[in-house]
Amino acid sequence: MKFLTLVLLVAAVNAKHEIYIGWKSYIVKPDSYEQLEKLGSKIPELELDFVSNAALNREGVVLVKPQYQADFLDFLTKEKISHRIHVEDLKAQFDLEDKEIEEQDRRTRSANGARIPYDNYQTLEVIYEYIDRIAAQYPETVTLVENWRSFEGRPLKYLKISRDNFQSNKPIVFIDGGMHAREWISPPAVTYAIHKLVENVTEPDLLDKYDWILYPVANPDGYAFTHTNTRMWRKTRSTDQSVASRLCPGADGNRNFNFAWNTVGTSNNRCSDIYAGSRAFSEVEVRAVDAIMQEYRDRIDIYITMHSFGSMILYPWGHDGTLSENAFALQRVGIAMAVAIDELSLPHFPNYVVGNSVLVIGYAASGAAEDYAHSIGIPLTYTYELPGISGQGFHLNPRYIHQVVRETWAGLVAGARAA
Ligand code: 0X9
Ligand code: ZN
Repeated sequence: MKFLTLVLLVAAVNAKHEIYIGWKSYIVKPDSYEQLEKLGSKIPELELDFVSNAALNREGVVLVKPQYQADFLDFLTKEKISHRIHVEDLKAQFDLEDKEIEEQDRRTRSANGARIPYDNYQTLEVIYEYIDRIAAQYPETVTLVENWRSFEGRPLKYLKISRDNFQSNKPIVFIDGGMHAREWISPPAVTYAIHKLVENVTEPDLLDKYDWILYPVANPDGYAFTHTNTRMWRKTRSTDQSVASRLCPGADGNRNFNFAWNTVGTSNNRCSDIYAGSRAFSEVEVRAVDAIMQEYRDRIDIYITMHSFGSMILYPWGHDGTLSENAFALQRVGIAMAVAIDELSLPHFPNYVVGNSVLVIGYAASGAAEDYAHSIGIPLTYTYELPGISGQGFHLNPRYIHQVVRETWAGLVAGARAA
């Protein structure tokens, strides 16, 4: 009996990440704008999954399913796009990453066993416990808002941080994270900002000038699913009456905002990772972000949505590559943020690139948060693509989380001051 239990246990452990058997990832480096565009155009056909975005002369990392390996390599050879294998066996890589997370857990857990959300990749429960604790411990500056529930019924939690409970009409900085479930470095960047505004205040001027809304996990259903089931899940987890939606739940939150909705860089296929949803704002998680934007529409000066990977600061318009009337300010503040980050960064991290979303990332996409926010009048709106290190396995080793959250905070400080 004991033996059987052991066998079942071993089988269960190895069953994890099983859907990634046969997947490989490649590093690609387009050296002309044409190559970058051609790569972008192959995404739907070969169901390519760029986990680290390529840019001109900058390496990206792309996951390729078993059935497309040959076609993908043929395409790269034909177009003379520089490439090399990144991870031969993605399942093995994810198993390894689980071990790294366990090691980081042993290194960082405090004597009383407490887990801190920006010390490691943490479960939703750990992040929510932190949010709850901060709200309970600092009632004079922090208000917890949980008016909404996710599709699967989880509370959607964000913090309002202010010296006077938002009373004196200060401009607002609104930052969200975790809209793309698998981009695990994003929630720690937001929880660390909470820490720096509430627990360890070294820049008090930021609370003199601004009120803050910090929303670490905008897509908790997806985030939980990446921990329990599919590591590379990106979308929400919504379904409707249709069989198709049960087979392939969820929509891409960053294609679901009501801005040029479902016109470019999106898919009508529910199984696609860039499925735009059945209509604009079909996703309750996206409506919740919009509700914050609407409530404080006239006061939000800066909106930042945290994503990964790529070391990029992107601004509108991301559906067609044109510049907004506020492009000069967007670029100036963007540069201020990038310079501050690069100053703190590590030598083997890539430098940040700042610019229009389409031009920097190489593909157009409609229904994105940063464009929608700008379209309703928020002057400074950005997508951060936080750093990853392409040579080092697939995701960012948890040892680097502290580095990333610290340098990202420096960027936020510089941005708020420059604005
Ligand atoms: O494609 C996205 O949603 C973002 N990249 S990610 O790798 N995190 O998925 C980039 C969004 C760029 N912004 C606009 N298209 N406006
Ligand atoms: Zn993303």
